[in-house]
Amino acid sequence: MINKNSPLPIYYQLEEQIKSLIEKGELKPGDVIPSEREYAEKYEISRMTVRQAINKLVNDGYLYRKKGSGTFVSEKKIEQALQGLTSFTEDMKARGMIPTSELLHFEMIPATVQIAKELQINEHSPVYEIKRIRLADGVPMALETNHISANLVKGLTEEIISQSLYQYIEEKLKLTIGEATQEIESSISSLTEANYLKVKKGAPILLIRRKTYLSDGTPLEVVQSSYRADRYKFIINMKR
Ligand code: 16G
Repeated sequence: MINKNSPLPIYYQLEEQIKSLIEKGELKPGDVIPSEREYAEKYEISRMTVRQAINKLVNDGYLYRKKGSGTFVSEKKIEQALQGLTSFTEDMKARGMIPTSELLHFEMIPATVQIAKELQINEHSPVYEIKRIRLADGVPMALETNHISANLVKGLTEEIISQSLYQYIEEKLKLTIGEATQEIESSISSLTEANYLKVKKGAPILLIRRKTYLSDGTPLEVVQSSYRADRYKFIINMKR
């Protein structure tokens, strides 16, 4: 299965081979993969080469290492289509997963110059600052910080934001959420983010900024989220 005469590097061939076993389901989430030594002996290649392939798959989130017990196949990444404007709660429910939130911070603060500009409100107007860990089936997926004008979204409580913000806005306040713009950037987790997301410091994350508007064009929220890049993948459908 490894062709030493191929112009493709050996580590790359091994990497593709393991990846294809995972994609075909022959290696399942939680399965342990053979050791470096086993691969090296089987294909008569160096352990360094095997390590290079495995490191790449670990970095790309296909595999993870557990000290003292080996290298395992990761859970499949959550695929999030960037089509409709949905909430975290809706996204997880649509996948049959249970969304929960851990509330880290909830406070009414005077808008800073930057937030006021983004929400098109006066400086020092009251805004809610909300920081939540968003979990799916109990596993932390993202760390999210929202800023919302308190004059627009009235009556927020800890109980409401421990559930769904969008549901409250639409069903209780009867406001119509219209559209959003979203930016996605790659980054690595800080120590704080790593602790909340239960990953290692420096683990890859996807930094997302969303600005959402009501259907009449009023800015509704400015949100910054750090998503675990080992668990999340965003998909865009393009038509020509
Ligand atoms: C998503 C949105 C966030 C929104 C939240 C509402 C992204 C990047 N962000 O997490 O902007 O505030 O959903 O969720 O998708 P909720 O209704 O479950 O509280």
